[in-house]
Amino acid sequence: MHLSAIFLFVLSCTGAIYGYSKLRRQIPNGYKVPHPCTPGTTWHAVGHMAPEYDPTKNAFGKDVHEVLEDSQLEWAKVCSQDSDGDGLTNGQELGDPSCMWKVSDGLQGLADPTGHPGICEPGRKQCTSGITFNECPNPFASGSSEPSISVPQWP
Ligand SMILES: [Ca+2]
Repeated sequence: MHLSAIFLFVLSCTGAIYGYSKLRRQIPNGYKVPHPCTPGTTWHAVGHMAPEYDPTKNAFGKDVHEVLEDSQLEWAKVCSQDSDGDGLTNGQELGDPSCMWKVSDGLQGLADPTGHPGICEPGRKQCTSGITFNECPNPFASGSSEPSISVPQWP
């Protein structure tokens, strides 16, 4: 009984990770989304709340799953959205500002990604989704137009 529960848990994790891996190649620069708090590292589970995998979807992951059909993503349906509410479209953040990219293009025609489409980077001036990074939070993540994190003032 105990071993079968472990087996089912491992199987469900494997299926979930396979699912996000399959979706990564259906978004531009899906294998190059930067982790904004740790320069030089990649956020692998782009639609989830943790870089390696977390079952909770971030704002981008939720938008993607709303338009999925048979596990296939039509990128144009989410490209012009601003899932995390940071003022940049998903296409702008993932290096496809004109929303022209197709899976068959690979990396051709793409700019480097400028941010994460589902979680607000700390440098953005708005974050209406309220979803921010724990390690480097966005001060506007409260949804307010004023920063919610105070910066120490030096005399
Ligand atoms: Ca955005």
